[in-house]
Amino acid sequence: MSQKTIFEKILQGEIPCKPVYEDEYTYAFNDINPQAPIHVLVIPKTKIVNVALSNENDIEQMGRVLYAAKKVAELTGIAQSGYRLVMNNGENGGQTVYYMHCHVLGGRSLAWPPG
Ligand code: DGP
Repeated sequence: MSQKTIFEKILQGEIPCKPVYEDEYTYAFNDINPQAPIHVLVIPKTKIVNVALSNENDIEQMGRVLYAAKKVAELTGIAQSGYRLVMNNGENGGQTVYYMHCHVLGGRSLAWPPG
């Protein structure tokens, strides 16, 4: 069995964490190393490693993650001014935690392209 990621430990309550948003399918919490005034991570409650390793059974869960990101933007007050959703995928994509997560970034003007 592969080792638990930090996000599984958060989901299972092994690491204390206050959710920004939660529903039946998703859990959202503040990033430990925020890159913007608002930086929240949204994860599915059922594990998916990343987009590359997803399959058709994950389609609804992935949609739920995106919809939860919209809810997070509304709850944190960045929906009107705009925000960025990021899903780092694999080594070159900068993924460091191998449990699918969507970064919700906002509260300032964000540069493009990313580095
Ligand atoms: P990524 O590089 O896309 O895999 O992003 C992983 C993010 O997870 C990174 O922005 C930092 C965040 N992170 C790592 N460990 C923890 C933790 O223990 N708690 C919280 N809240 N965030 C974490």
